[in-house]
Amino acid sequence: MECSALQQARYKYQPKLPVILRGDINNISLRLGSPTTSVADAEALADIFKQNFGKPVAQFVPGKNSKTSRKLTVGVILSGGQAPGGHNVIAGLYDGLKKGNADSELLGFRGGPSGLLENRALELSGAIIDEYRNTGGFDIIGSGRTKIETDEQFAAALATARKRGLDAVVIIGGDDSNTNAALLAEYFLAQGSSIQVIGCPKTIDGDLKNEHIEASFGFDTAVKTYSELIGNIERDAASARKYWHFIKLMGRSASHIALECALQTQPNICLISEEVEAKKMSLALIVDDICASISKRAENKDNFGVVLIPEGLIEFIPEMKKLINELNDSMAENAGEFSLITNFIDQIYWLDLHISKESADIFKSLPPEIGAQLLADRDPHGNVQVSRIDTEKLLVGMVQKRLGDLEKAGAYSGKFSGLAHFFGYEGRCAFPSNFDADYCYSLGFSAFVLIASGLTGYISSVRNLAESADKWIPCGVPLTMMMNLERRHGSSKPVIKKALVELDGEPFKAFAGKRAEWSVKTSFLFPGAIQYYGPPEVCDQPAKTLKLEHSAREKQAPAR
Ligand code: FBP
Repeated sequence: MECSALQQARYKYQPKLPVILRGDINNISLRLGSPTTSVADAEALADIFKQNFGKPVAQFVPGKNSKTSRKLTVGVILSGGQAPGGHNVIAGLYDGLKKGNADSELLGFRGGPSGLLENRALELSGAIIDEYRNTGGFDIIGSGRTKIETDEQFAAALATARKRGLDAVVIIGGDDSNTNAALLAEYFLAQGSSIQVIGCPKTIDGDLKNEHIEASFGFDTAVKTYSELIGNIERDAASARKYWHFIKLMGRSASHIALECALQTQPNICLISEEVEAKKMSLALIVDDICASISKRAENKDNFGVVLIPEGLIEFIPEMKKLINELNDSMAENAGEFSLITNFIDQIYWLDLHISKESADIFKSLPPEIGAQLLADRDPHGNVQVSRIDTEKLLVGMVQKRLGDLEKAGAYSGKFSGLAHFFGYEGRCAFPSNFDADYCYSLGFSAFVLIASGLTGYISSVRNLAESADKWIPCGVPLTMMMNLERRHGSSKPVIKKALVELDGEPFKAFAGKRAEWSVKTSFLFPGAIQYYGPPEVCDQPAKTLKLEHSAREKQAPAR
C-alpha cells in the first residue's frame, strides 16, 4: 500500500507506556479496593446490575500474576464517531495479548456493535496491526452506532461470542457505548457465561470524564487540529482585516472542545453552551452580546474577528431546547404519520397542530433551511444530529440583521462581513498526537491486563495524564461506578453520566477571566500544527483543560 512519509515514520513510533506496563508481563497484579457505589440512584442500579454493582476499583501493582500468560481469544469493537487513537487502543491490546501468550488471538468485529450481532469479524494479525499503528481513523475494522438494547440483540451478541470462542469483548466507545458494555457484561454473567466485557473511553467530545477517567481519547488530537485551523484563520483575519469568522466546532452537547480551543487560540468570542443554559440566555441576547463586541472593535477600526460556537449550542438556548424537545416528542409519537409528510410547508402546518404555539412561532421565525435541519432524522440514540444544523450561518444572518438595525438607529458604524465555517470531521481522523498515541496504546494494554486478570464490567482507565507517560497510573474502574438513571424516550434508563463543562471548574474560570479583554483587543494565539517529532514541550503537551483540571485536583488533595 502506498503511504506518505509521515505515515511511514509513524508506523515506527513506539508509544510510551506507564512504568508498570513496561516490564515483565507476569509481574503486574491487581490490588482490589473497597466496594464502590454509583454517582446516583445506587439502589435502583444495584437491582439492575445484580452481578456487577459495587465491584472495587482495580489498581495495577507489581506482583506475580500467573493469569497474564493464559492463551486468550478476545473480540474488539469500535463504536460511535471516529476519534484519533482508536487504532492504537487495538495495537496496545494486541501487543499485550501477544506478550502474555503468543498463541492468543484478537478478532475485530466489523462496522461497530452490529459486527458482533451479525458475527462479522476479522482475525487481526501482526501484519494488519502494523499497517495501522499510530494512524488516525477507525478504518482497520470500521465503526457503527448500533445500540444493543433488545433481548434478541443481547442474545445474538452472546451467541456470536460463544461461537467465536471468545474469552472477552472490548468495546471502545463513548458514554452510550460504555453503558452498552456494562449491560452486556451483566447479561453475559446472568446467562451463566464467563465471557468478560471491558470498555475503553473514546470520544473527541471530551464528555466521558469523571473522577476516574481524566480524558476520553481523541479529544487531544481533535482540539489541536481545530486550534491549528482557528489560529490560521485568526492570522488571516488579522491580515485582511475585513471578515468576522463564525466557526462552529464539533462536540455534540458539551462545550469542552470550544473551551479548549478558546484557551489555545484566544478568539474574540467563544460561546459556552452550559453558560447559555445556566444564564437562560435567549438567541436574541446571544446575538446582542456578539454585536457588542463587533461594535466595540469597530470603534478601533478592527472590523474583523473570530467567534467560536459549540456544536450543541442550539439545544442549550432555553426557547430552542423547548422547541427541540417538543419536536422530538411529537415526531416520535406520530412517526408513521409524520414520515408521510414530505413537503416542508405541509410539515409546518402539521407542527402547528402538534407543538405549542410559542414553539411553533419560534420555528416559523427561523430561516427555512434551519427549520428543515431541525426536522431531519434523529440518530439511533434519539438525538437531534446537531452537527447538521448550521448554527454558525444562523448567527451570521442574525448578527448582520441586528447590526443593520443598530446602524439605522445610529448606534453602529462599522463594516461587517461574516463568514461561516464548521470544523468537525476534519479533526476526527487526524494522526493521533503523541499524547493520544501513548494514551490509547496504554488504554489498550491495560484492557489486556484487566481481561487476563479475569475482570468484567470494567472500563480501562489511565490517570495522572498531566504528567509524563512514565508516571501515568493504569487501573480498572467498575462501569457501574460512573452511572445514574436518566429519562430516555419516556422511561428511566441506566446511563453513564455525561460530563458537561463545569462553570465553577478551572478551565472555564481561566477563560472567563480573560474573555472581556479578548472581545475588544486582538489577542490571538497561533498554536500551529501538531508536532510529532521534536522537544517534549512542543510534542508531548496535553490539552490545557487537562492541565488546569490536574492542578485544581492537586490543590484539593490532602498534603502528602
Ligand atoms: P461519539 O460520541 O460517538 O464519540 O461521536 C461524537 C461526534 O463526533 C459528535 O461530536 C458529533 O456530533 C457526532 O459524532 C457526529 O456524528 P456522525 O459521525 O454520525 O455524523
